[in-house]
Amino acid sequence: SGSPAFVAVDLGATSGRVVLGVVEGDAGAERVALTEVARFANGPVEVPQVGPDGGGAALCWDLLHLWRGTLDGLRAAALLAREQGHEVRGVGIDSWAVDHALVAADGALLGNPRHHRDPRLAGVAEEVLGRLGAAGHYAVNGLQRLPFTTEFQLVAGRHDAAWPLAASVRLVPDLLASWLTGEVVAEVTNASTTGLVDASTREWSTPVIDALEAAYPELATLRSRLGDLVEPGTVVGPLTARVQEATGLGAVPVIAVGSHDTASAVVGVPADDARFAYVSSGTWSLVGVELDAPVLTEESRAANVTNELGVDGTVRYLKNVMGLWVLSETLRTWREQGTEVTLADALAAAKDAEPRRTVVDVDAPEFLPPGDMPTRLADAARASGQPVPATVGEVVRCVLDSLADAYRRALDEIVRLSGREVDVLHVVGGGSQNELLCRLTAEATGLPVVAGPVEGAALGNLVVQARAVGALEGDLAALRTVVRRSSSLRRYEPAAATR
Ligand code: LRH
Repeated sequence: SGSPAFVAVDLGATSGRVVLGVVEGDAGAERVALTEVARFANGPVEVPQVGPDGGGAALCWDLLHLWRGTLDGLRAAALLAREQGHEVRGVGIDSWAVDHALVAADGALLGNPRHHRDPRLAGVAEEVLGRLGAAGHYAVNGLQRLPFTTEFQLVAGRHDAAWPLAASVRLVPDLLASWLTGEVVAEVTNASTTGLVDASTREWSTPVIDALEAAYPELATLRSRLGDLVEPGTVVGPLTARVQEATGLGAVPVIAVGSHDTASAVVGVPADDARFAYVSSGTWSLVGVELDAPVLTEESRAANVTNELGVDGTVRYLKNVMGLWVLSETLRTWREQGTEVTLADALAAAKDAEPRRTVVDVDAPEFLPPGDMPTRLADAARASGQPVPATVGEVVRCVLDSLADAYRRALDEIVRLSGREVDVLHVVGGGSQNELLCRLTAEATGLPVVAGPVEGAALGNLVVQARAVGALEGDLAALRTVVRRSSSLRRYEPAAATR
């Protein structure tokens, strides 16, 4: 008869995916067979703001498009499972972090969530941390300074017409889970990216929330608008009758997973012992290690390393590196200028380009907003007295050399500050398919790189669901053994990495 099956909804900043995972094999030898049943585009949408403030534009997410993609994906998953004779026993959702939706008391969605690359966030973090005290703040929430952490977005939006109407603030996976089940929770790995969670206790931080409420009177009732925190593995609730009908799934439970995509991706790291670092490589590159407890020292704050919460009580001690966003925006810019360059052609040209001819700081703020990356790269090259990348090969090589260099710098600090010894670097996510980048990363860091699984976040999502209903057992190490059996991996040795 059939095997237990689970559906992962994995929403990235450039695409959403729905994946059916079937747990196959005898106890102790399980693997998860993945089938991608739906994929849909995602990305920032610029919406004009007319009215009293006049003339501006908001960068938003198209939430209803994601909702439709999710429902279509669930329907496709139900169909495939039925055809194959498997029983769907759970649905889990993960997405990019920090961005929040506002929901009114009657359940209405109050507009689309702002995108974390929205220009109105410039300068807000500095203002807030100046008032609250950056050092004390870090000692509680442990977060690196990023302009778009939810708390800064809340401050930036405190005068919005929608804010007083908002009874509930929900991150994207929690919002979708509430639409699927009628139940509202705040899953903790994602909540840890809001800035409002105590990294040591894994609870909402009363001192941090009180301080924000006091500094910004419009936020006075913030605490009451936050959901109850749950850990990954918690059942949120069964699909509503309406959703069951729309998707053809039965009364399947929605299970809270590491709903921050990076948390699920870290579960999906196929490590076989603790001496590993990872790059979760997608639109962003998240470079870090897994720890048992946060590092909240002043040194760690100065180095701008973050302590996001992971599955099973772990801490994701990591840094955001600008990631393949710089490359995708480069290709988009060329396309808009009338030159279509495929990713494959771009990478082939970069492979033949001169190594490390131009290496810039891709984490500089000018690379955060959407726009003309080739021009920004040229400006950064000029400003640092390096040759301006001109050909496709030179530009793309500059991006990849610069990313590998940023990985090395981040990793050096993370290893130094955590004291964790690392002898392998796992690259998971879409970027693990980028052979040249993997090779350059091995070369830059001096570590062997193990690339894969491509669908690390979906796998991490699926195994946590499977464990929650008893279809898998064990700790993170045991789940990672299942991940390893379920993935095809590729290894890049630093010595063999020539150019
Ligand atoms: C990666 C990610 C990252 C966050 C960013 C907003 O998708 O979740 O961990 O910092 O998006």
